[in-house]
Amino acid sequence: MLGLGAVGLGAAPVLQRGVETIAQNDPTGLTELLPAGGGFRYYSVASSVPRKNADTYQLKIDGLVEHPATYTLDQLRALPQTRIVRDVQCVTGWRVPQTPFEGVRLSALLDAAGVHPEGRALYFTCFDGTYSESLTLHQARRDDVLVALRMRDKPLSHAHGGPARLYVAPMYFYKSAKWLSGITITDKVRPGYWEERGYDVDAWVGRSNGRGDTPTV
Ligand SMILES: Nc1nc2c(c(=O)[nH]1)N[C@H]1C(S)=C(S)[C@@H](COP(=O)(O)O)O[C@H]1N2
Ligand SMILES: [Mo]
Repeated sequence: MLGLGAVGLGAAPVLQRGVETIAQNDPTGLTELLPAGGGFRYYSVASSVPRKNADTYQLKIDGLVEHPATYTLDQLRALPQTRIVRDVQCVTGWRVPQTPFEGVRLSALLDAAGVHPEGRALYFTCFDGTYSESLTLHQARRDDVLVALRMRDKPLSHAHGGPARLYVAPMYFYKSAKWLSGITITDKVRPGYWEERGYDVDAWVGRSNGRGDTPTV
């Protein structure tokens, strides 16, 4: 026990860099940090994540599409932006009320890519090198699914998955992959990181995974 505690404390200063947080033990094995303010908890299944900016960030769209594409941050910023204000809800129970996210509708990127008739699902990858997510094509085309560039009316911070993360407003927050770097159109759903570990692909808030959450109004 003492040994484990010492490891936790030893890791804390590194993890705290950039986010004012206190390291916490996490039964799921996640790196979970409680923020000093703001209500969010920092999650990353990768122990360190490279930083990307407008010069280095790229979002690649490929798979079953007519026009594979690579977007820079400036190209994403130049597209029409949509702002959505909803509660953020993690499947473990914490919630942050009425949080503005802003970015490009995923449907707009899909339209530009021209999804082949056999395209049925999306597989998302991240530049942390580890995390992944998935949506059906139908879910991905919803108006409340964004490639988010801003949160709380500021550029998305590194800790929150900047420069760009997926934002799936109607689903538990694990669907909102941080540090988004790839979108591959596939013929069927390929489960993401947490889904391979038992979480629902259809992660509608209040309707999946149980965990005693009460749905938001
Ligand atoms: N790349 C990546 N995205 C991720 C995760 C992660 O570990 N890695 N965790 C997910 C989970 S479980 C939650 S609750 C949210 C947390 O987002 P936050 O760190 O901005 O609060 O990110 C989701 N997206
Ligand atoms: Mo989560």
